[in-house]
Amino acid sequence: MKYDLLIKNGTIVTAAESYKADLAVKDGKIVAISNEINDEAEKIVDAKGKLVLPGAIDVHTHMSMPFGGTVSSDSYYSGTMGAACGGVTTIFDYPVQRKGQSIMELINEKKAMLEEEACVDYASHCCITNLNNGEILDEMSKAVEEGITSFKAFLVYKKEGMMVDDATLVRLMERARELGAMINIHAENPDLIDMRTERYLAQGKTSAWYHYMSRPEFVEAEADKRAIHWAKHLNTPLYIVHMADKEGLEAAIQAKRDGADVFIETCPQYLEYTCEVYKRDNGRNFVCSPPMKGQESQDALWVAIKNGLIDTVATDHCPFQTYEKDWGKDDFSKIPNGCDGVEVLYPYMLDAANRGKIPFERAVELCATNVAKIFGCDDKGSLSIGKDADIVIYDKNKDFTVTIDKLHTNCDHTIWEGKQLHGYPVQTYLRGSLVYDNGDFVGKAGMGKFVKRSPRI
Ligand code: DUC
Ligand code: ZN
Ligand code: ZN
Repeated sequence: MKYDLLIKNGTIVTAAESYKADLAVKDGKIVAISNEINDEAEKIVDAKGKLVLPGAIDVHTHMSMPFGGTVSSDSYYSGTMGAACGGVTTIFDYPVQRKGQSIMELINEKKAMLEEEACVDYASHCCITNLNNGEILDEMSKAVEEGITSFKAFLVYKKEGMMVDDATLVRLMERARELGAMINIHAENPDLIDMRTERYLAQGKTSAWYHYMSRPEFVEAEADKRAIHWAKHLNTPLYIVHMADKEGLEAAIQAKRDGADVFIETCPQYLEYTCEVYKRDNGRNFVCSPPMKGQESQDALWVAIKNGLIDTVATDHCPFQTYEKDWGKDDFSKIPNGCDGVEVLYPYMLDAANRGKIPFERAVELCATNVAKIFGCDDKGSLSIGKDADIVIYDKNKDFTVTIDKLHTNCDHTIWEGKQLHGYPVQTYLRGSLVYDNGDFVGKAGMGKFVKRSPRI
């Protein structure tokens, strides 16, 4: 057989092991992995001295999202271009249901944009904000048939009309269990946040620091525990997004130990920064929800990463321009919530591996393999025969300092400015096609395909 692509002499990294081998691709799929492959190929890449990794799956992004009185700065085009350049070959977006909107309408609205703009593959978790008198519960089966097998519920953003109450949450969870679907939860307590926000503003405490103070550790932990409580007693799977606090993390780990199907996601920003960033002059740029927490929480997250108790790392990518962040100069509650991350996710976790903090296999597991398993992406997440040829070639010796001009985001700043990374991706392949080559995006808008997912069994 003449292959389309042959990657020779690299070290293949999976979630389980690393080994030297050649890897061959035909029609977008991995078709051979062996000690030595010498058959003909359209294109041969010498990966000697390099790691060959599965493309990452950023399972948590908000591109072109209407939020905080504006729209997040990255379009599906710029956001997925950044993804490709950071070794991410699939993104999961979070379209949010408007009042009265059906799930299929929501999905179709986004579909047109994604088909035209996406440079990497994509899937969606649908954010349900209301049940439309129960219609949504019926419609969920149609969504699952279409390959959309996860739904998000916000326990926050009450005033913004995005929050669901406990009864709605429980009905969603019960329905998800019937359908083999997953409920993803943003866990923070809205009443506490609103009460504390009003109190600080009334006291003239208006800086970004009070964003953190209005929603500190225990505000997140209460909601984590409430969601875990329902999941345990209803025997439904639960995926907690952007876990940032130690107490909630410990509750989720305990639930896992008790046999509950609780999955935990955290984000690079919680692993890198603490709430101290909100004291900086540009603290507004770091405002996201949940906010970065104290050192104890960060330490606990790293311990859980090392012990394999956190399942995934994803970004919650949702940047806003400086002028938009500045709306909250004199009132932290007016700062649009969200930070960038999609281009830095994989390099950041691989840097941690390169510096010996975690094994490379763990970085692959957290950013690719576990995501594919948890969310039913049968063709993704691993370098093995039959999977999509989503491949990253990584140079352990290439140093990279993050600056906004090197990233591909539409946003005018990055929270990762100045971060020094030891090791960096040199090439990214999407289903066998080169999309990133040594600093340059070489893919095209519209290359990305919808990832149809399998329900959980
Ligand atoms: N949190 C953010 O910081 N941004 C987008 C949505 C969210 O929940
Ligand atoms: Zn969220
Ligand atoms: Zn989010």
